[in-house]
Amino acid sequence: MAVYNVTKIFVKVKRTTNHCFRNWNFIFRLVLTIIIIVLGWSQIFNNNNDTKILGNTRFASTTIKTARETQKLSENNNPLETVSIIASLDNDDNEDLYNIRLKRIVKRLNTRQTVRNLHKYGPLTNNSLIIVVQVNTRINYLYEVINSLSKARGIEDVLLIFSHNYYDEKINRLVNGVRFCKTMQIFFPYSTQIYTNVFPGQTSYYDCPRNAARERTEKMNCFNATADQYGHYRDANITQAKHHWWWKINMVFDRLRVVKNYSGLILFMEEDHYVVEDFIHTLKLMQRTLSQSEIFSMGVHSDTLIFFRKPQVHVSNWISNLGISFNRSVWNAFVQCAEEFCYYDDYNWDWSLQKMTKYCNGHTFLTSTLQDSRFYHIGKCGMHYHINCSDMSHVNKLKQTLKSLDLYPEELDVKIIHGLNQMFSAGNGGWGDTRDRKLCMHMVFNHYVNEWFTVVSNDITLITLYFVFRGKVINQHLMKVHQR
Ligand SMILES: *[C@@H]1O[C@H](CO)[C@@H](O)[C@H](O)[C@H]1NC(C)=O
Ligand SMILES: *[C@@H]1O[C@H](CO)[C@@H](O)[C@H](O)[C@H]1NC(C)=O
Ligand SMILES: *[C@@H]1O[C@H](CO)[C@@H](O)[C@H](O)[C@H]1NC(C)=O
Ligand SMILES: *[C@@H]1O[C@H](CO)[C@@H](O)[C@H](O)[C@H]1NC(C)=O
Ligand SMILES: *[C@@H]1O[C@H](CO)[C@@H](O)[C@H](O)[C@H]1NC(C)=O
Ligand SMILES: CC(=O)N[C@H]1CO[C@H](CO)[C@@H](O)[C@@H]1O
Repeated sequence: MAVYNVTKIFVKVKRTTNHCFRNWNFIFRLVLTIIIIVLGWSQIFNNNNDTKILGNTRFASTTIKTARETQKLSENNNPLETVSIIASLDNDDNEDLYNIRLKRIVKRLNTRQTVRNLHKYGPLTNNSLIIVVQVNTRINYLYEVINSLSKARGIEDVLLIFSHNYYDEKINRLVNGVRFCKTMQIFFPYSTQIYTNVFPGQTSYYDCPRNAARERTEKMNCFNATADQYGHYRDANITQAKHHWWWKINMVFDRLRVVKNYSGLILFMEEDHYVVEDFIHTLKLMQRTLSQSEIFSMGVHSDTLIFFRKPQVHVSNWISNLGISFNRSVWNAFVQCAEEFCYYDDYNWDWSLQKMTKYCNGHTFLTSTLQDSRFYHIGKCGMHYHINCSDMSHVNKLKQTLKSLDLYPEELDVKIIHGLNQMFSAGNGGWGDTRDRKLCMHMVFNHYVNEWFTVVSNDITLITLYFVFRGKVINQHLMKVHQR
């Protein structure tokens, strides 16, 4: 009886403290909420002012303001200055109405994160596969690629994410028409389509032409832009692809709600990567056979098409850029070395990734690369090639050849390759501008925020606080990077 009483008292005491605590917690949250509402109002008030100014003297004053800011940035190379530049990307005060609208649409869609065909195919499990396609503008290729994906066995378990850097109704209609699996669209928010005359787009005021000689640039207004190691200035059309790739991977792993619980593989491909129908089967076979491998790559660039009963896989530290996939724990290791990616003077994301994985805390990332490719690069027109984009004869030829090949292997022929990773130089250039490097670092920011939030709490007030203080955190992070 006595014991019972003691417990009862104890429970009673506990309840009161709990109650008391809840009261304090409630007051704390109330105060926070009031502060946040006040801050939020002042923000909205400021934005309204901006829009008013925008109506009258849109171009004259605002462009010059950004020009000055950018000059300041390249002059002192000061991380604190960068924050204001990056923050200004979120303001509407230096663009056309068209760009502002586009920016809002993109923001809304990226927040909404609608998954299509969810009812038909059910939610994601850890055994599903996520495929992320980077889409630019070449709809002819995208059409063929979607067609090839639709024929893949096991595609119904896939979440297919299209990451666009160009908002286009025609492309949207094509993607909307996909019924063979769950799909989602995300949009690169710092594209040259949105930022037409402002960084990260090409700016006529303070971006030098790529090949401008130093003396000539003195006469132009752009002499404070930073050239790359070969003396070339940034070209927004070229830097966009690496920015988009990096943004996309950060977005998918750290900001998509539907991916939050998912610990399986995520595969990255492009609008012109034609897939073979057994690629999911082969990927799963690789995963089972080579469980020590961290990155899986679905092919090599080659024109010869011979498939073997036992496809050859090379295990090395060399990463082919055709259909690479890895899971969240590998991403968490990569992201520690973001500076290697963002400060490497090479506009190619694949070379930058190679560099990042080579110099990542002395860790070697083992990559399994399929030599009998399941991915084919069909894009013969574009950044590196100059062939008529509507010419699809090579794609038809590829389709014909694939029909006669031996698919769905049951075993792999594994070869360990040593010393492939000796080809590092200073990089191919095109990524020398300080602004590009800092924007790139900025995209990693959410990763750290997510880490803190899983540790601290999921409380809504804290999330709002993050928006209030995020400038400060970016500062600290960039400071750290700078001291290296
Ligand atoms: C996937 O596995 C992780 C643990 O590895 C688990 O926390 C998570 O809930 C799983 N997600 C789903 C969608 O089953
Ligand atoms: C970038 O690409 C767009 C569209 O393809 C083109 O109109 C523009 O001239 C290009 N800009 C530069 C600086 O090459
Ligand atoms: C993640 O998993 C947890 C527990 O398994 C579940 O409560 C939550 O709803 C899941 N979230 C999503 C977005 O699937
Ligand atoms: C993620 O990949 C690594 C490397 O292949 C592996 O060790 C780990 O078990 C994988 N994690 C999950 C949850 O599958
Ligand atoms: C490109 O190829 C298509 C089909 O082969 C052809 O109809 C078109 O005229 C070509 N365009 C140019 C500019 O050569
Ligand atoms: C306008 C401006 O700030 N120009 C600076 C560009 O950089 C040179 C040195 O590289 C400075 O001397 C200029 O003042």
